[in-house]
Amino acid sequence: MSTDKAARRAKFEGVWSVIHDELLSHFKACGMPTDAQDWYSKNLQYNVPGGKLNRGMSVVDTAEILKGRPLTEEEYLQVAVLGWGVELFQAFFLVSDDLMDSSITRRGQPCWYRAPKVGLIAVNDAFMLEGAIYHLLKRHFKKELYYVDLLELFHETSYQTEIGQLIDLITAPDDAVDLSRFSLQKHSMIVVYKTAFYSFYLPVALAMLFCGIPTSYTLHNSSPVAPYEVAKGILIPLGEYFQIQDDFLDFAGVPAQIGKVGTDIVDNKCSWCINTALSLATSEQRKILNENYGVKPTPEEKEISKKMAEGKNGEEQGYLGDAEKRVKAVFEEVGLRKIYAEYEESVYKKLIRMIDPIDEGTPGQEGVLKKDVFASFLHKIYRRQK
Ligand code: GPP
Ligand code: MG
Ligand code: MG
Ligand code: MG
Repeated sequence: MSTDKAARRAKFEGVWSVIHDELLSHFKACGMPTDAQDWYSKNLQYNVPGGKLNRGMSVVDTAEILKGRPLTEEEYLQVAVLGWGVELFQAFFLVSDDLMDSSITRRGQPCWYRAPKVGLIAVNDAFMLEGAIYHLLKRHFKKELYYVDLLELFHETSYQTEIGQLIDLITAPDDAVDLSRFSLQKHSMIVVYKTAFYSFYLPVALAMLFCGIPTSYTLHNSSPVAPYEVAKGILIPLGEYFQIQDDFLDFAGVPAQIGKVGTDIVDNKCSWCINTALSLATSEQRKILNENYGVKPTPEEKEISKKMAEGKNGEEQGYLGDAEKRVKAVFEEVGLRKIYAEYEESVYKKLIRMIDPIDEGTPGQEGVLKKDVFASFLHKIYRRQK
């Protein structure tokens, strides 16, 4: 990590302790008992700050690009609350998603529901992570003209993500593997809804609201499309690319690096990998996929997998059951790694071509989009390994 990047991250992380303390003070002021205070604090610390922080920091980065100058301390603090709002949103989804996907590790530690004494209390903990967002928005933004726009944006994005999660889950039933129901088109719909809106459109749209870019635009010649629509037109394909990376890393990523053990094959997920492999497989390979995809590990295999995930010295490793091994062997045989590398290069070029014609207004003009908003986001994820 460059020193500049490390310093930006440290600055953003510094705001987390302010937010954490603010949430805890309010909780204490409501007269909550000390064991509940400890629980809530642990929920926040375990689930919110330990990720890559790409989404949260993108809110701050985008605001700075749109303003075209460094933010004042006051502006920084306010926009960082939006950034941490996105990270709380992400934590709310991940805690829930790990339960639904029966995942084992997340960010190099056991998933929250698997932490001692947590179990299904994780459901309520997830709700509280979400509730914290609206509490913070009220405290820091109620006086702003765009307060209702912020609320609507978070609410709309929750709904979109939940719709995507529904399709993801019902396309992957536990007991009925039927690969003929999968398609890349279905995959695209799932990932746009479950990932792209909240991970890509939300952070940029929040920064646009903060910077005063108007939501209702009077159409004029130089900008025939409203800026939020222009942003969405690029950020949704960018988010689709990001989730395809997530799907690929679920198969090819090293758990010690991605911080989680892949579950898509065992969970019967309609992922980019299975759809692409199906399009390339011979009839023998298809037979192997049909017989082994979505097959749950035996209780013995599951036990070893959990033990290994806990690992020595906190170093988690993956463990594959026999069915999963056979599926992965077919993925290798059809050349999935090469197809992915080709996909990545072509989607990168396509996105650059989409960013290029954006109208940036005149130099120094405020309240208009800047190409760098999208280019910097693209460069954060291009060829990512985790
Ligand atoms: C990523 O799917 C999608 C989400 C985390 C959204 C979850 C939405 C909810 C409404 C709970 P994934 O399962 O591929 O992510 P990961 O690989 O990180 O488990
Ligand atoms: Mg999932
Ligand atoms: Mg998951
Ligand atoms: Mg995944």
